[in-house]
Amino acid sequence: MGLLVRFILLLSLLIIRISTLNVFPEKFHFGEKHTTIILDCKTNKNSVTWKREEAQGTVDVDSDYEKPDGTKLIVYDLQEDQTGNYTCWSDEGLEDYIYLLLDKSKEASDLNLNCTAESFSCAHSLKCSWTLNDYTAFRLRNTRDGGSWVSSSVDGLFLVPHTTNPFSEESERLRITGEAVSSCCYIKTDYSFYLRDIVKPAGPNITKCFQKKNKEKVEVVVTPPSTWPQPHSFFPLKHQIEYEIRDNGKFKTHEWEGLKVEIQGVITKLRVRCRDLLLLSQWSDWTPWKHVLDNKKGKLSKGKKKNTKTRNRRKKGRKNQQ
Ligand SMILES: *[C@@H]1O[C@H](CO)[C@@H](O)[C@H](O)[C@H]1NC(C)=O
Ligand SMILES: *[C@@H]1O[C@H](CO)[C@@H](O)[C@H](O)[C@H]1NC(C)=O
Ligand SMILES: CC(=O)N[C@H]1CO[C@H](CO)[C@@H](O)[C@@H]1O
Repeated sequence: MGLLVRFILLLSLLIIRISTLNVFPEKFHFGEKHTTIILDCKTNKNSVTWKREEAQGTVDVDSDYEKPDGTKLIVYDLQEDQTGNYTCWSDEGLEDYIYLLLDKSKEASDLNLNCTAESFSCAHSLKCSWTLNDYTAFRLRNTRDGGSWVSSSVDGLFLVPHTTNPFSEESERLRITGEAVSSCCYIKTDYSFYLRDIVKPAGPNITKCFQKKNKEKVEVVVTPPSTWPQPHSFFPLKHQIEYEIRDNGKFKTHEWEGLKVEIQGVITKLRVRCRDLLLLSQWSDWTPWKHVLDNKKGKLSKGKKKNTKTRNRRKKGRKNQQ
């Protein structure tokens, strides 16, 4: 007996899950509360009967508030309990269906739709996030560029393509349109911005970082994130470094333009982030901490010394070649 009850419980849970909309209905219609809605059955018959799917099963629809009229159904004074999947039937069977939703766009506040771009280049999509309590399916569309609907990927991010030209002044704002549905309701929102205002570069790469031989100086060289547009002279970056001073364990920051910097002092560890220099974009995330030197007295071991020497020699060689 207990097993049977559990089975029934599981089954009803399953049915409840099915009745929530986890994807957008193929055909849907929405209207605001208290409005009159006309649903149209696509059929070559002259009249049809209408039904609505509810949690308890399918019900016939024909009342003061839902009046069939030929192949149409007129829904008066729309309320939440009138939402759902409507089907129309002829004597030959199912003719058409349409999901009716209550439009709550005007009631919604704090829509929490955000986008960032790693680059000015349209080779990379915008990364958008959007969450909304009680809604179960979401999609976004780049309305400015006539893009198609995009659903979120596994990590909840929407990758929205755009066609902005990175080399010319951006004249028109991007407009991202979002739609969300639940089993009863519908929300639509627009979010518009200039690409230049949402750029957040990916983290730079620390390619060189060593304590200079016999000197209290650290040389750091970074390379721009691989997603950053080229030529880099046209899209210069500003960098910020945060580092820990070995003597007192204090942290300091320094900002510079270009890819190379020299920091005074004996440094234990450092990290770097970047932003667009000309437009002062958002900062990238920090790189992971990078350890400069591990030995306690702040002196380089023999092996490392040699390494530094050859590196310096190589550098000089390259300089002389230029
Ligand atoms: C609505 O009903 C039609 C016909 O039974 C069905 O094909 C469709 O998947 C249903 N839609 C939803 C969202 O339940
Ligand atoms: C950083 O640069 C190194 C050396 O050029 C490369 O091997 C590594 O893949 C780069 N890492 C990232 C995250 O770009
Ligand atoms: C996920 C995320 O970044 N959400 C932010 C979107 O923007 C609003 C308003 O600026 C913030 O409050 C959210 O935290």
